[in-house]
Amino acid sequence: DSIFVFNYVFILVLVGLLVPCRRFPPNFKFGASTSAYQVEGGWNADGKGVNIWDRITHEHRGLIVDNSTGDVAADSYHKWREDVRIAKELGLDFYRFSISWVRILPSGFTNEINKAGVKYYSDLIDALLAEGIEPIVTLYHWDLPVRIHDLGGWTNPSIVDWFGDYARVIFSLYANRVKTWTTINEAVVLCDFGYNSGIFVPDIKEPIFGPYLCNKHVLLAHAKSYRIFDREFRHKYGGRISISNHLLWIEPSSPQDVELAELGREHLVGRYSHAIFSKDGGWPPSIEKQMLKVSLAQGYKESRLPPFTEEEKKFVRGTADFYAVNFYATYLIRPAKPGEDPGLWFLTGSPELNAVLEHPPNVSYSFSKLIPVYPKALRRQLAWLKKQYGDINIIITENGFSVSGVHLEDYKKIQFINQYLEQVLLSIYEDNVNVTGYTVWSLIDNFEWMDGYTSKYGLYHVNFDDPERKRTPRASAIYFSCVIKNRSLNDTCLEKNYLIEQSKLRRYEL
Ligand SMILES: *[C@@H]1O[C@H](CO)[C@@H](O)[C@H](O)[C@H]1NC(C)=O
Ligand SMILES: *[C@@H]1O[C@H](CO)[C@@H](O)[C@H](O)[C@H]1NC(C)=O
Ligand SMILES: *[C@@H]1O[C@H](CO)[C@@H](O)[C@H](O)[C@H]1NC(C)=O
Ligand SMILES: *[C@@H]1O[C@H](CO)[C@@H](O)[C@H](O)[C@H]1NC(C)=O
Ligand SMILES: CC(=O)N[C@H]1CO[C@H](CO)[C@@H](O)[C@@H]1O
Repeated sequence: DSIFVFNYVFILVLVGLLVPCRRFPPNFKFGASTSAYQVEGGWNADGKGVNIWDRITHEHRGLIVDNSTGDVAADSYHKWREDVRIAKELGLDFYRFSISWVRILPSGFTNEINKAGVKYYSDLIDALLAEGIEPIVTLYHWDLPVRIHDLGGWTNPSIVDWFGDYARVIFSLYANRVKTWTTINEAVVLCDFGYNSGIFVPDIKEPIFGPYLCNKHVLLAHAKSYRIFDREFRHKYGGRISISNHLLWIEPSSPQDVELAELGREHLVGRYSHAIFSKDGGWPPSIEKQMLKVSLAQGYKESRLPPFTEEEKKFVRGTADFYAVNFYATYLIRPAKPGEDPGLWFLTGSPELNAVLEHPPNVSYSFSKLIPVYPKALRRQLAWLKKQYGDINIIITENGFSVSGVHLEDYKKIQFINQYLEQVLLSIYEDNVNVTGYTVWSLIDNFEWMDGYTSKYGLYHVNFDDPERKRTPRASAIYFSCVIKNRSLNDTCLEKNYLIEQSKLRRYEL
């Protein structure tokens, strides 16, 4: 008998060890995200100024695949009550949106404040709070005022003060109600992808100095707004603030490429994190060394990576209360073969590292071929952040999967979210990484930058042919609300029958 009991207990313990916990910790929060230019529309409504996306899309030079614009987009400028309603229907703990700089400051500068713009975000924030949904606000999601763009944008050091001035206005308007902030969204995309490719804002191809000047000024501008928040607002209102970084996980292509992969991560993630999150501040030392070597070999007399003064290092170091992760893709890295052109960093490889990037073999993709389904990369990325920067609190501020067409039965997206959430749980319970939030990109279909309206990330479909811009839940919306309700990865939430039944309860056909 006792042997039987012993075995029984043994098996229970074993099962306990083998079956990963499916339940999220009590402090874990779920949300969904959008950004101003992608959903608002109202591009010239009520005194809004012009930003670089307004300009670039109006010029129709074939940068946007369907030559579309965000002039109306999902019309959230007028339909924001619908967005709040569906955020509530989903059961979201928070809704992450961004503020359009020129909707508040039409010229980009503080000489004029647009009352209608102020009221728009104020009403949105109040409506969310009334439904018990926390607003998480991004100050800058790529929609630079044209006047600041024309003055050199992120390559002009004056942008540090201009961004600080803008941030102070926003904090003074909303910090009494908004308690979680991110300053700049995915700087690696605007600096590296932007200046390297020339096919994205700022619509300038200058891969030699552009990405690095932009990189440094983004870090300083972020730090400036953090310092302003810290000195002038935090004591009155509390709150936390960080920067949302796009982390594309880099793995070695073969065991010989382990060191190169680490250099790749420092080039991609470290350049936007080390200055803020490391003990020493400044650029990652390995990148500083590499950039100096490459620059001298190219005939420049100093590194193309602009140095930080000691004062600047101190100014930037420690300017984040948590780490905000936008996570989508994975690359394998290998050295370029003799004579092989590594192409451009963030697209195909890196001239600076003389390395080539490839997606992992044998993976499936979302509609956007930029996103291979490779869930275990997320756990590795989170573990890497902890190893590099210590036991910092992490919030995943974006993760998502695109489909095309109406596609209400988006079961592949459900699998995607479920698999990535499994990795989040492993991070929390196996690796003791302090992840406390997960955000789906996106709440609703929107203007997906160069993909125009062809790439659809929404939990809710938006009918862009309908003047009302009707929002309809996809299966993924029902799945996500089920997970949120259960606070766990309950397999019932994945079942087709359950999803179809629920869609009928909501009076539409999946
Ligand atoms: C978009 O505009 C460009 C430039 O005018 C044109 O060459 C291209 O055919 C257009 N594409 C579509 C899908 O309309
Ligand atoms: C990838 O798939 C191909 C064809 O299905 C197969 O031959 C190959 O072995 C796979 N490679 C890996 C790394 O799994
Ligand atoms: C995780 O971070 C949150 C927010 O900073 C903090 O309240 C919590 O105590 C941390 N949890 C652990 C296990 O360190
Ligand atoms: C999963 O859903 C079922 C069916 O409603 C419920 O009985 C069960 O408690 C849920 N499991 C967890 C772990 O929440
Ligand atoms: C506790 C809880 O919220 N349970 C829910 C889990 O999800 C199922 C659907 O799969 C609901 O029916 C339960 O009420």
